[in-house]
Order: sequence, then structure tokens, then C-alpha cells
Amino acid sequence: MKLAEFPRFPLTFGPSPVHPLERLSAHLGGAQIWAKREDCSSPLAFGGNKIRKLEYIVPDVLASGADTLVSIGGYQSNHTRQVAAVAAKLGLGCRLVQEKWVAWEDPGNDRVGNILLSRLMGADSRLDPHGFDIGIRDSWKDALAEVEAAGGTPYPIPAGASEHPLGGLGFANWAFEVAEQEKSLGVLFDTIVVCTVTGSTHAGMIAGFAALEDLTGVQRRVIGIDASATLEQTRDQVTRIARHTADLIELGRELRDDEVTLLEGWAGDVYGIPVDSTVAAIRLAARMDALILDPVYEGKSMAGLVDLVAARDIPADSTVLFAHLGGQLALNAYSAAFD
Ligand code: 1AC
Repeated sequence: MKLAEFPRFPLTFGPSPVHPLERLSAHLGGAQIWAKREDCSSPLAFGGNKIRKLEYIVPDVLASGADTLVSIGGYQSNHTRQVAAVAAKLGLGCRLVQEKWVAWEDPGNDRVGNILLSRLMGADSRLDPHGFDIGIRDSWKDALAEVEAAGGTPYPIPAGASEHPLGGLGFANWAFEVAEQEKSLGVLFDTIVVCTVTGSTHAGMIAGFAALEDLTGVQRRVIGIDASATLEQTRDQVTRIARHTADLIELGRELRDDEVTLLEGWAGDVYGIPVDSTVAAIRLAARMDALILDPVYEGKSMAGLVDLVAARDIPADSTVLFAHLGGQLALNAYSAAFD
């Protein structure tokens, strides 16, 4: 099926805003940096990148007759907050497994930010002691079984919606949305920078920009900045989901190796713990353009962008699009990082 033929349930205001980061660009003294803002794209609980993925998953949820969405993430998962929002919007139940993915002991880490909003929206959000892993988890399978045992009909949504068969479509479409916005803005983004953890945001972009390249001949660099700190597992997952999504949208060719770029160097040693470069990047974006980033995702991808521009790995004549994925509701659970 062509991408435009997949059913899509609208959950956003429309295309997410794109705007230049003028002071940050001047400060870095290299490429022109713009941002595309998934954090202000939807009326649902502050939006975020998963809303865009869920637009393609909801038609399947509705067709399945399920009455409860079941998903998983860390305590401060922005994904589970977005699943809770969509469940509320659809009038469905929501069971969330919140694993202890991050050993960050800020008071309230298990109560404020994303998890608070999920609970406010009616999700049955329960803490689980297991640590970080982007794969399929027993705790999540147990939650699915538990909903069933209670007489419900669960609908499974894996971490980040990444391993869902339709999980890459939202960001494949993002690529086409960018192309439309380029026309009206009169710019061309030769480089995209995105944070990568569970993989389907980055993978969807890879498939979408590959399809766009085949239509237009325009080649771009899609640079994933790893924030998982489990680089090889994430690279495998991104590659697998990108290939699957490319097949789904009938790309009609194999993805080239150079189309999958995942860089390490800014994640620190473990997922979810901000390092010095994360905190510096968050402060810089906030002070330059009042762009609010988070310590788990965009703080790390912005740190990567800053260094790549400084090293001229991203050349000075580039026009870069920074994907803001909407992680910043976790900030209040990380106050100690800014003491
Ligand atoms: C890791 C998927 C992820 C979340 O919020 O749970 N971004």
C-alpha cells in the first residue's frame, strides 16, 4: 500500500510547527538550525512523537474491538503518557507498566511529570522494578494477560510503539510533511537530527526520506543520536523497523547502508541519566531560543548537534532540522540535574 492509503485517525492539530532557531544558529556560528516541534502538535496532553505513530495504530485498535490499551515504558515514559492520552480520547481503558528504567532518585521521579499526567487521564499506571530494555518485556505480557483474565480485551502497544507493525508509518509521513513545509518556507533541510532509543521515530524517517529521495532525487542525511546507551541493540532495531516500514510503503528497493546513521557519544553510560553535555545543551537551547528540552532524549540529541556543527561534521552551509520529540515533561523529575 502507498503511505497515503493507510488509514489514519487524526490526533494532531495538523503539521507540527517548523521554525528557525536564530540565536542558537548565530551562537554556534555554523549551520542554520531549525526545529520541528512534535511537542506542540496535538491537543492531547502536550502531544509528542508517539501521537503521530498512534494516528496510524488507532484504526487497528478500533477494528480490533479492544477495550484497554496496554503499554510499557520507564517511570517518566513520555510514550506511556501519550498512550494514556489517546485512551482517554477514545474512551478506552489504559493499563501501563512503568519499569524502573532509570536509577534517578529525584524526589517525585515516580509521581510527577509524565506519570502524573497519565494517572490524571485515568490510566492504571503501576510501577515495576525491572530495568531498561528496549525489547519485548515479560512485565508487559503479564499486564496483557491480566487484563484478559479480568474479562477485558487488551490492545498491545510495545515500548515507544516501535515494535508495533505500523509503528514506523507516523514518521515516514513526517518526511513528506517536511517536504511540503519546505515548499512553503522556501528552505531545504539537508540534514535531520533526531534522538533514537526504541527506534521507530528514526526508522520511520529513514523509510520516508528514502521514498522522498526516490521521487525527488534530493539526498539528505538523517542523523540519529543514540540516547539508549545500548548502541548495537538500538542500531539493529532501527534497521529492522526501517526495512519493515520501507516494505510497508512499497519503497521497492533495499535501504542503503548510508541511509542508517546512528551516532554514539552523547548518551553517557546508561539510558536516562543526563551527562554534562546533556545539561549544557539543555541550558543553551533554553537561553538562546527558549527551546525547552529534556534530560533523557532531546538534551542528548541537541548535545550531538552542537558538537557536530562545531566540528564541521555538519558543514557551515547546511540547513539542519532538529526533531523535537516532546520529552520535556520529564524535566520536573530531574530537578537535581540543574542544581
Ligand atoms: C522510550 C520510548 C520512549 C518512552 O517515552 O517511553 N521514548
